[in-house]
Amino acid sequence: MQPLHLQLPRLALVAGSLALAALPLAGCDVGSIGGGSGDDISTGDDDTGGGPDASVVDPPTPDYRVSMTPPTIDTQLATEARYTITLDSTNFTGTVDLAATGVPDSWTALFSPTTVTVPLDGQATAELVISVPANAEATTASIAVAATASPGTRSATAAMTVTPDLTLEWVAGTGNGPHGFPTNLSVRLGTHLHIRNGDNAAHRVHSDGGPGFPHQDNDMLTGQEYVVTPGDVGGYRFYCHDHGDGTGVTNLTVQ
Ligand SMILES: [Cu+2]
Repeated sequence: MQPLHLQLPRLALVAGSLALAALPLAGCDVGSIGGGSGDDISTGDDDTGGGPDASVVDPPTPDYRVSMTPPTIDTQLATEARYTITLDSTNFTGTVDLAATGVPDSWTALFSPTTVTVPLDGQATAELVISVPANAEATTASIAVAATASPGTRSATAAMTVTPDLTLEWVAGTGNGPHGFPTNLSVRLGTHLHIRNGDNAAHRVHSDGGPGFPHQDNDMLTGQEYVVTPGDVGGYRFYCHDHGDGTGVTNLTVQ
């Protein structure tokens, strides 16, 4: 198959010139010229006088490759990361099963779909979604995707870094309505909590207190954030000072 494929550009050129020259010839179309034996119109530079079958070789061994993008994702707690898994076939078609290793126990990995059908000499993709809960481990992981199919197992890796940061945002339009933060929130000791004002209205963080989590002194304008790092395990309680505990209280547990 491979030598024939390599000749295609030349065939197309020759066929094109013949098509111009052959305009007066009824019934002489490009397809019939191109479909003939390569020897008929070959320039001969890769055929040193062999018979008509000299260019015929066995097809390549069925195989496939797997790749993973992007190579690196940097994110924080309570987020999802998405990788695209791409499978490229060489003379292979069939199903490929996907599995991930290297994912920390406190993160979850989900393929969509888990089994991919790869077309002959074509390409198929799947998505790998890594979910990182608020109370997950913040670390750097080397995530490997193992693809298993009849030609064997192929693998690809990518890096993922989760920093010990968690962002809660009062979104645009919050005003004096429900402020939308979780009622209960658990994080690990050492987490930096970013409370961000994405609203046009001013907001301020009320804290009942606790090490590393003081009440905020001033209102925050749009785009500002208040960063606290609770200094000990235990319970904390906060809500919006400007709009009151009726707009939503968060009970924070630091473990
Ligand atoms: Cu508020």
